[in-house]
Amino acid sequence: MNISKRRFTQLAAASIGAIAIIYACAPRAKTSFVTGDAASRVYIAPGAYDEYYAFMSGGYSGQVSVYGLPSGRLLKLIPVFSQFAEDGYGYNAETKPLLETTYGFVPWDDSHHPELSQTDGVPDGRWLFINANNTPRIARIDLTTFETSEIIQIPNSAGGHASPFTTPDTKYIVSATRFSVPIPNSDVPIDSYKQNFKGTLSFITANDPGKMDVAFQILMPGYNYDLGHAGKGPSDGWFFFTSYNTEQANTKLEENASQNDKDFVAAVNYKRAEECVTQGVAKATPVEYYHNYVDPSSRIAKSEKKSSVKMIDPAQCAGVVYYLPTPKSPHGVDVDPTGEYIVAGGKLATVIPVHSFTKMQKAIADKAFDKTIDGIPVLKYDAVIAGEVQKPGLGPLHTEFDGKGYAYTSMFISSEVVKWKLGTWEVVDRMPVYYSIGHLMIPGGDSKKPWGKYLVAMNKITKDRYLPTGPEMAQSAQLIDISGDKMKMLLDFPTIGEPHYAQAIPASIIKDKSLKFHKLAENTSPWVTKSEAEGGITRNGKKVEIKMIAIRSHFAPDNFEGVQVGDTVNFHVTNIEQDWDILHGFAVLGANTSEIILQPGETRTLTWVPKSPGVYPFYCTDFCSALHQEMQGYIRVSPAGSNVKLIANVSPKAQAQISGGQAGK
Ligand code: K7E
Ligand code: CUA
Repeated sequence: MNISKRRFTQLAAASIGAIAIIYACAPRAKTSFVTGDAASRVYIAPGAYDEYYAFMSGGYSGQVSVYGLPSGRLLKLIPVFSQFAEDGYGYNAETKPLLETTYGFVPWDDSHHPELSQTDGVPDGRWLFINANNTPRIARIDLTTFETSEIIQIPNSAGGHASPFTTPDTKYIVSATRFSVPIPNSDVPIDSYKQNFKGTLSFITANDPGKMDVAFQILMPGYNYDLGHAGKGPSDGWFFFTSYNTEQANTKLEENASQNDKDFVAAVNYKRAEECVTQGVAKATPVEYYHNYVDPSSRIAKSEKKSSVKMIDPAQCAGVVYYLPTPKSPHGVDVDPTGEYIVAGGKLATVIPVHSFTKMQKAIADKAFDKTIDGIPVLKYDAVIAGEVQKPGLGPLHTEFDGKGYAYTSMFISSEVVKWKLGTWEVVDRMPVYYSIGHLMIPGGDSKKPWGKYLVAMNKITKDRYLPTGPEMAQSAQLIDISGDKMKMLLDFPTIGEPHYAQAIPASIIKDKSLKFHKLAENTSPWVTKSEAEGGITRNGKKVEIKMIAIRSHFAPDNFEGVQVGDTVNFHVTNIEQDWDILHGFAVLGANTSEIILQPGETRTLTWVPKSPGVYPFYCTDFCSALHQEMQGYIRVSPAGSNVKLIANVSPKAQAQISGGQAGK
């Protein structure tokens, strides 16, 4: 959701009727929709695997959480846009560059939409992308490691919400600015909104890991751009974005942006945009943004600053964008598996409008235009609408598809999932959800080939569903069986942060590609230590570099002397294990940062600035072996200017291997 829950509810109530308030949050009979065999349908016996991986956005936690379906078991948290003390992501030297932006180091964000890469319109399990809403960015998560491997900042944008939806071939993922701003951003009066504020739609190349870039941007009227989805099949080559605030209000949007009966879906012909780029119509526009990516062999992230994007003005590139009038302040826009129907979720609309791609093409050919806005023709509503779902419920937001001819739409205000038939537009089933649903998700449900067995409802308000945990309750997901004619409620499970959206994929597509460890022989970190004999301590001015290994059940070297107050000490620790799931950790007394967690075969760096003389222990933080509690060492800190010699304590065996015989060379 883009609007606070309460205000949204009030607004909708004002627009649609007071009944909305009652629907939104009133607890109902809680178990009446659960069928008798629900428990066995979601039970995964100890040691058995779930059928699907579900990737849920962490919302304002900035992360992604990975669940198994149908069990609802939490498998992993993947840190993306926020620092994560549990493994040192965004704290250690290797990963910090991922969070660099033109605003400096940004260690938090609000993520909304996980999106799996696709091949021929079907999720392929290579990568998961996710957007940052606040400081617009897109991250790539590699699904062999379940780690963030790349983050690109989106320039000329101020709210990366309609993102990072993919084209069927993952050539592009997109980002549209939710907030219009002056472009380039500049110091102007806010009430000059109508003259000075613009939107942008960005197309980012995505198929080449480590090489994401902004291919081009399209300069749009100053509306709010909300969500998007690519065409597929016949509509392949097009992208659809919702917009609201076509009133161009800059204050009290709750009221002032809810005036127009219809806002727009922007239909973008991105093949046409490519032509305009090739023909030199796109203007090279100076603007700075960061591209950060992890080098796979050193596992060290690098930042590069870019300085220009290609900007397309639709008035100069005829046929690149058309507006489809759409009631009323639309939120979601979803394209059915055949690629013919474009379904918009009008938050305040009393119907669910469905546009026809075939009719849209005809309307364009016939020039069935109402008017033109900044070079963008507005097509006639009647010329593009395929149908409207009547009386669907209150507050339609998002729609997914089961691949069997049905669509499922979330109803925020009336707290329900509504199933309806494509083509006849009749509602065939309803399922109450608890409470105030945002997105819903069917594995592959926005693709050409949905796996239409389960649906997950992601609800904003939990209230009485779980044991009370004070004023703030976890948000809640609900698993619904959609394999039959009627939906069946199977399971509630709490989520991490606010999972606006999620995607899921059969486990079989991913699980066998999972990496088990990093090959030590291929570790190219400049700070790698492959054996105890390579470890040691060196001084470079006030910087002290320590290289050490971690292996069951010791660090080596494990005692260090010669450090002085005023030094900055970098502990470069390499886990030399070559075995699946054997981790070590490292923490030192008084460190002003998180621990580091070391995957097998990798090198991580913890930076420590001792403040006073003494002897400080360090230890392994991950219970790795029977002698884990023995996995420790000491570092001695002397006053500045002391003549204590730099010493790293190594075993006689390692000592013998060290040429020249001096530890800590
Ligand atoms: Cu509807 Cu950000 Cu996709 Cu939340 S958004 S619900
Ligand atoms: Cu290594 Cu505990």
